Amino acid sequence: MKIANYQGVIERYRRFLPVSKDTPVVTLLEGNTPLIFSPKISEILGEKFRVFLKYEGLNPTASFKDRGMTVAVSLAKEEKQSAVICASTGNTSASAAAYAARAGLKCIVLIPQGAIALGKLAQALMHKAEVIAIKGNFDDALRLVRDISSHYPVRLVNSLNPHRIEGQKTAAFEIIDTLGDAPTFHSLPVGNAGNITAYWKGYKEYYSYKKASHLPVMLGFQAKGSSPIVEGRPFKKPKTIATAIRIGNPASWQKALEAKEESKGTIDAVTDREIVYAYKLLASQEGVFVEPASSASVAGLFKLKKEGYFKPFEKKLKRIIITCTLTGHGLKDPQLAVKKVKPPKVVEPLLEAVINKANI
Ligand code: AN7
Repeated sequence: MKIANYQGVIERYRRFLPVSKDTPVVTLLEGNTPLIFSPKISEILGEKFRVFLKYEGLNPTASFKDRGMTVAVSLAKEEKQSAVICASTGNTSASAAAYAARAGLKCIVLIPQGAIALGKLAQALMHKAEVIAIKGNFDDALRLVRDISSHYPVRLVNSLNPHRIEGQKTAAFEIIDTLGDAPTFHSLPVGNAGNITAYWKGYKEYYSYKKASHLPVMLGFQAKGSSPIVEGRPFKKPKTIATAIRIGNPASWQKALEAKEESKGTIDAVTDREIVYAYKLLASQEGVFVEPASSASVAGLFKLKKEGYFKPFEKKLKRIIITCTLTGHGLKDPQLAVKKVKPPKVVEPLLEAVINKANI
């Protein structure tokens, strides 16, 4: 039997992670996701640009959360915890449920009722988590799980758990390992702000080990109706079509600001219309299907281009390398997808009718 040599992010980046030889590694072989060149987006931004898509939808539960969850669940197991708990807009719950199932731990997830994408709900239920829908939003759910985990014997696996950030920083390592250096810019969506925190930590660490000659400028994007960091105030009733980032009071708010300030980057907002435009463009012109929250990272690049943000860099640099995290797979939210495109054409089962409708 041929034994696969890729063993997940803990084995690949063990020396950068808070694990020991005694840690029982709980893995579904997450990470090692492709960095796909995007000719279309590069062309839209301009001649000097090379845009690469870090397609995190190809993780085992179809989002970037698996990188953090392998570390958080492995350490929960090592520390003899019997249950994990999280609040979630969907992807964290899917990932926690899968890794807990694998580890033989109980998993409890709190979700905002009626506000998570169908695929994510199916995952949490199939992996046999205890799924509790709150008549409130994500921020209410997060407040509850923070409270519960500090009073009951359950381990919190939201990104407030530093082990999650440790695992997620490996995406920045992979990018540097693939490109041979850090990109000029790194763009990603921002919800609870754990991921921007993790990438910035990963880039800084690899830079300190001289694996990169410079640090990237970080570009984070929130949805306009849920943009507390951009506006500088919590949103009581966050709104956006991108349910994954419908978060009004991000836990890692301060860390996101640090990433922005230290990297001399920006955190900006994109409208739902801009998000849907990028969502459809990625699928129809690059063949990459992502969930709406993920496309905020591309929508943001288009917005900054229009505003002339890149002009000074274009003057100064020969090449501008942008990496863009596409955080989750499009199949997570099939209901929204079919709402945003034309339905299939229906015809009688006759050759002529098919030829006619197919525009051959
Ligand atoms: C596809 O699952 O917060 O800024 O509870 O699912 O690290 O929160 C998901 C967040 C971006 C934002 N893209 O990342 C959850 C949750 C997708 C996401 C984000 C999320 P963070």
